[in-house]
Amino acid sequence: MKMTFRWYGSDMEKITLSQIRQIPGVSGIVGCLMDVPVGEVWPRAQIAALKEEVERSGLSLEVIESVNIHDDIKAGLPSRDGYIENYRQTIRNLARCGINVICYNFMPVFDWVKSDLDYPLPDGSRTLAFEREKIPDDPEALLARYSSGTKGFTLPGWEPERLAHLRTLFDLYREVDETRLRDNLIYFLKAIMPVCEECDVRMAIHPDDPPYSLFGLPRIIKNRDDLDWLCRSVDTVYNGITLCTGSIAEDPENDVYAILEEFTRRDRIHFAHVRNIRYMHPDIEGNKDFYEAPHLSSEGSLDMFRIVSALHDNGFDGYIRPDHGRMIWQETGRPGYGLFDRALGVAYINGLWEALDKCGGK
Ligand SMILES: [Mn+2]
Repeated sequence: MKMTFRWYGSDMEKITLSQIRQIPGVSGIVGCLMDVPVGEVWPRAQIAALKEEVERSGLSLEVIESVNIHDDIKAGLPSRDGYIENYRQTIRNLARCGINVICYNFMPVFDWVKSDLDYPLPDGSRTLAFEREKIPDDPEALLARYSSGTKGFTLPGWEPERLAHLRTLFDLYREVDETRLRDNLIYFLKAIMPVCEECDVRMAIHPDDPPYSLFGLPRIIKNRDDLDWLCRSVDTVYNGITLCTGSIAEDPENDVYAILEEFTRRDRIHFAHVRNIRYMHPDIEGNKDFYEAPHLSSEGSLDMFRIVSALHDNGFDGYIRPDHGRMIWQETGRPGYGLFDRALGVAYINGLWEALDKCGGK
């Protein structure tokens, strides 16, 4: 297991590499180039500069999150081939700079949806939450809420220049149901796999967040059967998964522990996002509302010992990062991506891992 920490770049956030370097057990950064428009080739010089900056601080850069997929690819437009060619070139450029794993997702329009970016918990901390009733029917209203709630930070997957054309984006997907979206994902994967094999770069799809449809948009990476379909459809280790425990568990029907075990054994989990969530109304049938809890098991609804065991005991040797953290200790910053609570997450996951190593786990 290699412990990593997501970082958006020195001009995109105030958390510094030297701060991250001081979190015990973190060996690498999960990086990105936030300023390359979706669909364009990531320039090799820019990737190399990022890598050099990260390495100068004593950390490594081997995982990218995310190289987002252009909507023309997801919607299956004739113009997709040009964007796929760009993606192939981006993979080559990343590989030349030592990148092993690329995280991406295949969600139309929105990368993720929450109802609150600043939900107050009883201890005074703030977190992300999802309450179905608070999701407006009109996605424009949600966009407006995010624009005013992010304290000036760009949210990953919610790029203002792309979402300025929200209605056009929705129109693009009017004819795209789940079957079409699946076909478009397979078309994309089959086109890039030869490059991934040649360059030894593993693709790792992030599950849909939340793992069910909103605003009538199709969602295809929601549960165990979707992940099984993905692995079988393009049957190579280079077609893998970013197993996000929070996203998968946002549907309480999903058995997150069994999914982790199965796909670790099948060697398809290349990257794990480890976080806890708390279901707000587990007593109400069918209710899926939750907030993002502190990582500690007793603070949420997930058993983090079982989660880490499922990876550890099945031979996981990929990358892990703590997922979102709350805002604590007066920190302000990009929602979900403060320094302090994520550092606590690292310490906790590392503690569980060490205990498993020393108590006779496999
Ligand atoms: Mn995640």
